[in-house]
Amino acid sequence: MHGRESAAAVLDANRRDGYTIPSATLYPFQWNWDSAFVAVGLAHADPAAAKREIRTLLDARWENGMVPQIAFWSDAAGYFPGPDEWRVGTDRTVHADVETSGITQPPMVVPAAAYVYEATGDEAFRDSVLPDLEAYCEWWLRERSDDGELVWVRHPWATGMDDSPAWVGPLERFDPGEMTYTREDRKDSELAEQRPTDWDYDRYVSLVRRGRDLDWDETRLREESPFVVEDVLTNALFVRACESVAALSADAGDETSAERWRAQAETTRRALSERRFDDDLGLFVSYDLVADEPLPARSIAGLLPTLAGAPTDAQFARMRETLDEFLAYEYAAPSYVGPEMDYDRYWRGPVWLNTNWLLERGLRRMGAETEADRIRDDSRRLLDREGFREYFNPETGAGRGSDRFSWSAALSLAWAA
Ligand code: 9WN
Repeated sequence: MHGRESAAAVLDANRRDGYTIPSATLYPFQWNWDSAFVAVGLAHADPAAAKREIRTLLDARWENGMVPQIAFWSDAAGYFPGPDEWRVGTDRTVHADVETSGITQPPMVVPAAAYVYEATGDEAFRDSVLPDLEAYCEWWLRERSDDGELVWVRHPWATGMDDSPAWVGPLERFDPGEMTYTREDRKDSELAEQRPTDWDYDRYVSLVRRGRDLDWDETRLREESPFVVEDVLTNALFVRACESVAALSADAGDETSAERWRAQAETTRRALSERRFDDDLGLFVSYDLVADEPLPARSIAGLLPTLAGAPTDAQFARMRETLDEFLAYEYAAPSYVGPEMDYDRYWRGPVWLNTNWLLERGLRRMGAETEADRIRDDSRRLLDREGFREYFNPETGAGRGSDRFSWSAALSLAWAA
């Protein structure tokens, strides 16, 4: 029994002061795109909590516009790396004095805020969040784009799909040296088998230390970071973010701004279609800006430019063949399909409900209703079977990672609506 009441109970238990932690056992702070999915799930069920979730996240926005991956609103223990490792300080934020991490996550908060506004029609909420959402989109373009078309990230954690096989190439190309630190995320042996490996973690932590050594200076990091990647999922959500700012601006009567963000959405959408489609693999692929080469991988991220309406008809016809490979499992859709697939390890195969929710939406945008229904139905089956687990084995359906995981509970509410 994992109905509405138990979903609401999980979210209540995970709620802190104005925000919801992803999981009491693994992630005790506010995470960026987790809060966005929580707000989507609460938009109808508890609109006041949905609005507050977004407002609190935006309260951690930096002066330069970045909305950080983690906001450390409390001094909870149990997660590495915490504020002492990031050393960002509290001077960078505009609305509140709060420690944050030094990277961002895919800009899901922007479409999530638009979704909450559509559900509530609350103009005061719209007017409160729109300047922060627009500043965030400006930041992506100013600090994270070489060409004004596609945007890049400089940490695997910023992609939300941390140990995706797509990142192995760029991570292999640098040596983190001797790394000393203590992981907090492998509390039992089952989790240790499912979480990213130490090889990955050495590189994640090394990238954090390089960032802080350069005092999070974007210009120098662009020049010196060994990991600078145009991630297709981030770019797909950036298109949705621009479309959302355009819609909110138009609604607020600011046609000049609306026109500008509509045009930006079109520019990024076209760049994805013209430059990031891999016809051999039949999906979109990310790009390594350091090595100047594509990162071919059958990651679910490569199907998500559908969200942005990016594929041409011919590209989508080719993608349907690839999609069949993701639908060939008992429970669709695995996060990755390919030689290194691991049904139980994090973003290397398990089904995650947030990417399923995005894929369902992308497929509907492309008119693929039958496939979209399949993704929704499999997600509901997993929730019924295993409850609000963090991720799931695509063949057996077994729940993996944390339980009482917030975005799984929240999205179950969205799927029940
Ligand atoms: C690092 C919180 C986050 C999600 C990410 C997921 C995982 C963190 C970690 O948990 O990443 O951000 O420590 O593994 O990969 O998508 O936002 O749920």
